[in-house]
Amino acid sequence: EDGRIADWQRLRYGMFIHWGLYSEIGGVWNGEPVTKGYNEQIQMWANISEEDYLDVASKFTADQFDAAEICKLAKDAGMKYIVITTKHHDGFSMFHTATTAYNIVEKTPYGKDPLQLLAEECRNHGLKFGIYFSLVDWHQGHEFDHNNCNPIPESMEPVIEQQLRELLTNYGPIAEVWFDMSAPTMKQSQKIAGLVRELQPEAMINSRIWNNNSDFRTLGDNEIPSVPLEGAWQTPASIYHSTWGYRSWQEREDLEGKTKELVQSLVSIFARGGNYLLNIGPRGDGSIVAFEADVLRGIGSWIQRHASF
Ligand code: FUL
Repeated sequence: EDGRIADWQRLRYGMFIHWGLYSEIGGVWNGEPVTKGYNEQIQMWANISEEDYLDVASKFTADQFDAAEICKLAKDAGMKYIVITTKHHDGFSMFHTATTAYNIVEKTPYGKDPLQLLAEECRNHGLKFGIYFSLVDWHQGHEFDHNNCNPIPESMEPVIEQQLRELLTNYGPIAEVWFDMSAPTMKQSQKIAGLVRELQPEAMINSRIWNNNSDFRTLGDNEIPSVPLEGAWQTPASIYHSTWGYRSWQEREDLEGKTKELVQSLVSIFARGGNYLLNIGPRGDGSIVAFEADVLRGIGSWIQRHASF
């Protein structure tokens, strides 16, 4: 029995956060709503040049980002950990990295490392801290393939390794490493997973590392199995299903209905032995959307009344 896996399974419920330059764009480009795809991928869907994307960075003040408030919301929601996007497919690092100037500290007026603040607040609030890391990186020349076949060019390996070294050494204990959207070779999966095991032996690795190098299985986006599943697994879920990153025009559904729907998801996932990672998409300025906070608090109050874990 691996105590590490059982400990992770006991966490059960966590907060996913998608936050990046795409949040500042908020689903609108050239005055038009971009309805295709997820907003965190808007750079591709709206064909935004890197120059224009950097222009967005130059307006990224993040002046409402409040790590303590995020942690408090997670606690109120009954969550036990937080996993945040350190780098999405756009390749823009939301942390301080020595590998490229294409990062939040060097390219935005905010000029700080928000992950440092969040990791620290998580420790203060008794929450575990996890990192999302996209192995697809458009900045480094990765083409996006909708069929999910995104081999990692060898030329990208040193940067991936160095960025992971930074993330796995500078932020304290990491509970979960959430890789995404590539098709590594067996050798690459082993190398990347090996690095996590070396630097953060307690961290749980998700299955999008591929080639049997994971500790738990990540189901498809918003996928809830109809029967119990063996082993450690997790459903990554978004409140609206159609996006993870913030969209200003996203229709908010009825609060009570949405809260009920997500409580039902949580119960189904728990009953089938899984772990629920529910996403919020803060605005570019870092503020949390009130509807999302209300839904999360609604789930939290249901848990308080009806469940204990
Ligand atoms: C997917 C990504 O392509 C989405 O943008 C999002 O991050 C989701 C959680 O995983 O595979």
